[in-house]
Amino acid sequence: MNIDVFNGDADGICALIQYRFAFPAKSTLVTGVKRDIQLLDRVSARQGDKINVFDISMQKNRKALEKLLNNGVSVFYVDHHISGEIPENPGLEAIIDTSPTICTSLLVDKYLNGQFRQWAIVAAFGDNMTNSANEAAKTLSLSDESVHKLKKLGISINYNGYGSSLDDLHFKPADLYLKMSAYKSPLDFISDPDSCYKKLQAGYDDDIAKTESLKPEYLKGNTAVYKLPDKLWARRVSGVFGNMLANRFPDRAHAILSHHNEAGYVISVRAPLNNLNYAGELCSKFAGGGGRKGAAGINQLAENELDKFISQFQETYN
Ligand SMILES: [Mn+2]
Repeated sequence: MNIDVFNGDADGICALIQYRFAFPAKSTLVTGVKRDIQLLDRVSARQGDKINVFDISMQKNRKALEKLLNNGVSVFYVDHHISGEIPENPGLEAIIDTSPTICTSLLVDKYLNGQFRQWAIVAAFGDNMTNSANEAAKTLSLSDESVHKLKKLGISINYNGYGSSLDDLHFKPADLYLKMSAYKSPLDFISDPDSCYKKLQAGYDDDIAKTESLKPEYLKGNTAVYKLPDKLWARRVSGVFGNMLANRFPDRAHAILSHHNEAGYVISVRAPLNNLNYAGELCSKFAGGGGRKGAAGINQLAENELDKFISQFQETYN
């Protein structure tokens, strides 16, 4: 049995699209909202099964990974989040690179010698790695218009992954994967009037327009904290809103607080674009937190931890 485990954002989805174009096979899909990263806990597999894992932190999945490996399952693991120590097991093939200019889909692109690079470019834009995406686009001599289209797609797929639960999303990530993987080129997905691209883009446009009037709750030195209203659109837009602010104010660090649908807050942290550091470390200090040097988050911060978070955030970047 093949099991494909992937993050529900642009990077996770586009990594799997590339991989399955190269190695077509029937597989069971395991994914979730972008924040739902402890995905290996949900996998049950037996000796001889093959699992592919894309774009979820090995550190957060280590226990489940070791259990699967000890059961004789073989695992191909590609990721760019903090991994911790990589288990030594002949059943594991791991490609891990945590440098802030590379995403999982670019690692898959390298592994596949650039065969499906347009999808990797979509993912790099989705992860807000604009320079890396543009560099990869140069190698394909795409028109500026095509690159712009890939960028919009990446941002809107990434946007679709955010929410407290699958019900918050326009498209469940597994469905979006299946719909998009019908197209060899993302440009065909974009231009097909019958694809779900229009709906995806419209959702993004509506939600991002609502952020225009938002002002920071706290501004201190080169840090800004935004608190979003307790609305569905706000939960969906929190991550891409953070990226947008990071691009607009490249010297400033941003924390975006949105309300969790149960209690407390969902936090997105974006390091200053000109100093991609500490975001993952900062968030890892809180339960349910983690991420990368440049972009990280906390899945559910308790109300009474908010002040502590804000002061640590300000201290980290000032
Ligand atoms: Mn990623």
